[in-house]
Amino acid sequence: MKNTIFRIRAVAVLVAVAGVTLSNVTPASAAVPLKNITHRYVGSAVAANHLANEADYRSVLTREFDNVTPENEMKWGVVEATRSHYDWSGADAIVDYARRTGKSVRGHTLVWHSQLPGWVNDLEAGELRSAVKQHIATEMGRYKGKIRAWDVVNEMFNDDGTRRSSVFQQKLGDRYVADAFRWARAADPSAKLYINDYNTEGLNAKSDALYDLVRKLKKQGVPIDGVGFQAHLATQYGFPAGYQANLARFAALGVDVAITEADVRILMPADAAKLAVQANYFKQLWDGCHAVARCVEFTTWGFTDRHSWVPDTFPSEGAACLFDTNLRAKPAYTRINP
Ligand code: G2I
Repeated sequence: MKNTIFRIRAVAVLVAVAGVTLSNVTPASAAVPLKNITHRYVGSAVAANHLANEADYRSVLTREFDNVTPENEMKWGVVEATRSHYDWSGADAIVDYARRTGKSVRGHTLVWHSQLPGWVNDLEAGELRSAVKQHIATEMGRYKGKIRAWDVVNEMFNDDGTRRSSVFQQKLGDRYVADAFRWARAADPSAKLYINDYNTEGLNAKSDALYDLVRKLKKQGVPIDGVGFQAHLATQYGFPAGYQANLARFAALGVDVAITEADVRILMPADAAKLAVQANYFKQLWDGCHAVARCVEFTTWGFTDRHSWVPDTFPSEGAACLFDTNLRAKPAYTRINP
């Protein structure tokens, strides 16, 4: 858990109690950045190009968050689109930004069926196994000591709890997961190693399967440190049932848990009522994490509606973030940080 907390709010309250008006101390709303109201890491996915080109984006990110997760820059398809030809430019830029601003980094992601370079799909089993091992060693090695936590295996389950039939599952079989974690530990012993997935926030068939797997991996001594719950929610589908109990049962296995990609999309157009439901969902996500001692991080998948994956994937949905397109705090933000 992060250890440097500057609790401006506590100071402000003391000053108020002493009879000085708060307005003399802090501007009215959101005077205290999100990262300063919690002992959890508070993060956002970031894109290197926005970081380089948009000063207002960079400034809100720097002010509000103390963890960054590269949205695409560390994915295999980006860093090694052509075999043995690496492009670390985006990943390096984000890691440098984090170092300069004192933020932690969540590495995302090493073994994932999506955004894979074409050449990986064409390898036969033996070659694929060495390529995965080398990919993990090369990427984690490059950033050794600079990444707090890595999403080692991402989205390996189907919603019914069966294993996704990825190229890894098909060619390497069940053992690819344990192998990946062992290779990852060897590559950077200081990084926390996570399995990460979506639709696993509540109690359901998929989270049961994930729970079962993590329990078995721990029992076998496989080096897994945490479970990431992406939390891509949508107001029209309801809040995941049993969310807090679910986080708690994973924590009881002896792993950290983290909210890694939170957003709450809305059927467009957004209106006050929908934004209020969204605020309620964000608040429940936040509170559930804070109710579980081993929930160490609350990261959102982008922080501004100016840039979000949602409309590209769900054309009639959007407005999923804590800040609007002009970087004004939305009701969801003020609900978490009144
Ligand atoms: O789909 C949302 C997230 C689900 N969990 C894993 C995350 O890694 C995933 O992130 C999204 C990014 O937000 C998108 O930005 O992953 C997508 C790819 O599966 C990303 O989309 C890709 C587009 O598919 C590419 O066409 C585009 O060139 O983003 C690329 C960079 O803008």
